[in-house]
Amino acid sequence: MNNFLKGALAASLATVSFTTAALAGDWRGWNIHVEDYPVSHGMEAFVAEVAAKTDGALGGKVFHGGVLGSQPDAIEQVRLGAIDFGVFSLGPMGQVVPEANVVSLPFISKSVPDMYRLMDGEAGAALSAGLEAKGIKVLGFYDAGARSFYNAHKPINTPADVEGMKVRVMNNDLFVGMIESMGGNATPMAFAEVYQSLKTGVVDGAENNPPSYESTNHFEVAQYYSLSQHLIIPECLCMSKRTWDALSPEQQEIVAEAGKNSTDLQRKLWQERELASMQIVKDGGVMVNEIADKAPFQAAMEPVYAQFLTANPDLEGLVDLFKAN
Ligand code: BDP
Repeated sequence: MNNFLKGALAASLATVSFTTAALAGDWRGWNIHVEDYPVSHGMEAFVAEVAAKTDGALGGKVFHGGVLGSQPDAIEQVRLGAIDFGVFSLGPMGQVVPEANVVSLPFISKSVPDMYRLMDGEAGAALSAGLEAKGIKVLGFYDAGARSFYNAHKPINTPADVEGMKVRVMNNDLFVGMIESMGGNATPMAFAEVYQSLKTGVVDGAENNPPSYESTNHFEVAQYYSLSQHLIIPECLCMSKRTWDALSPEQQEIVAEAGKNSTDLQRKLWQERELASMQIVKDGGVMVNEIADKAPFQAAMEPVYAQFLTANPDLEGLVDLFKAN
């Protein structure tokens, strides 16, 4: 690009960020979930608090149900400032920020509380710094529980049960490796397409936490839920750094505080919804099975770890921190 074009582009980008700042009261928030979901209530509480504390100068609208686009696209839009905030799973964020992939390593945390203790401390700070360098300001880590396998055919008790199964995963190569390590066929696919794909047999199964399994009605078309709890992936209440940088220090304080409060609320609602969702799916005829011995699943993940550490040797310390937790 010649210098004249570079100058013109810089000028038009400056106009864009000026416009974003001027329209700060009209923030657009991306959310993949239905309106009645812990993430959705957390986001609504966030904008409501910001609006109340700034007399409506800031805040905006949350667009539920993924209507602003797919999750990978929305992450890019937030980085660019075209969308002001969103709640993203760190799963798909790993494609943008390698540090985020550490929490997407199967079985890296022993339990959900162990994961959040680290996310609220040193490890979360490291991930937030990585995201900030990519244009994303973290305002809190929302709870997303643990993900388990579900499918239309049979209970899963051992990795061999996954052999030959077509399993939908979120968009991240790590999850493809995870399924392939058990001999299954991984299909990365947008969240919105999973219901139909399960129904028509395009995939045999998928994996998710109880609230997502329930709220999407996947449980109606994949009635075996096997509690592998292989992934404990936090979600991030994320603001575009462009939107954040346009705020005054006082406004930033209000927004940060509202982010923290909405995180506390979301985590409380999450606990309640997990229990309610398990009840709904059981009442809906789902066969839930505990997995007595998870060690064979953990052993099957060794190549996933080896490959990840070969590609990201600098992240070994962070991986060890989570593992030792
Ligand atoms: C849900 C997450 C959402 C993901 C979805 C998925 O909250 O961000 O998009 O899983 O599986 O639990 O795609």
